[in-house]
Amino acid sequence: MRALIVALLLASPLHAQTKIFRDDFAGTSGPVNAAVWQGEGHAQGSGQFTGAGEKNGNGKAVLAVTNPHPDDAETFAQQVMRTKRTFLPQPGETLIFRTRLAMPHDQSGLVHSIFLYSSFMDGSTLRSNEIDFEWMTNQTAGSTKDKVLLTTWVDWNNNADTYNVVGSPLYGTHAALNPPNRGDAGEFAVYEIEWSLKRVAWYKVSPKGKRQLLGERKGRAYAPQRPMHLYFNTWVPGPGWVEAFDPSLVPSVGQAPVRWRMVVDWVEVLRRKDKQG
Ligand SMILES: [Ca+2]
Ligand SMILES: [Ca+2]
Repeated sequence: MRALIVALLLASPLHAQTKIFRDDFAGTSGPVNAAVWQGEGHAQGSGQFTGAGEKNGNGKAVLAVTNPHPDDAETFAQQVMRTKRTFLPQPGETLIFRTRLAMPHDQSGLVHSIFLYSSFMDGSTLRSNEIDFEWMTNQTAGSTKDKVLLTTWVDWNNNADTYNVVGSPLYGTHAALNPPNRGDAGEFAVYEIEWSLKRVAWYKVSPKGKRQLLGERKGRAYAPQRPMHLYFNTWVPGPGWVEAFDPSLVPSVGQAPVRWRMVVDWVEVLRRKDKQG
């Protein structure tokens, strides 16, 4: 299948990188490859997830918030897609999640994300792991000084909702950084997450090809140790997320639907041997 190219690259042993996943979203317009991706259908924030992303016939996947929801004018339609497979770095290696995307609109009150996520039951406690790139359009729409939110969650206790904790046996870890995005999030750019069992880091590749470190967390307390799915989503947060919420963004009942898009050109995952295991 052209849409999914899985290549094994044999290079020199030092810093050898192996490509273990790639999707170019090539081919005719329609659903993304259902053998690779799946959507979700549930409420989140002020909207309703309705289906996965769609290929636009021009080599890109598009995820959008639609206002109002075509089937329910009282809410927003929003989209999420996640890989069916999971990823987990082995000891002594780093996984690199690399994608080229843009959020070409100026609507505040939305969130666009690339993230890794999974949850599990710890007795009666729901715990989750997550590594996020999140663009709150309150920090990017109409701005030339865009910011990005970089968060890790490690065995985080969903029953207790406690934030800004590190390595707590009870609460787990939630740790966020909110640095400059180093450029307009509306322009296409390559973003990377590096994940090993000891470190998480976020990069942006400049238009000239230079890797720029946006944020870094060192130590196992910041690094998920469990397999996670790779996700893209776009959605409308509710008032509980003060920084991301825009009270003026409400479903436009009776209006022609408007779509705000996140456009993904490609995504790939590489495995790299670290210098020390
Ligand atoms: Ca901007
Ligand atoms: Ca493409």
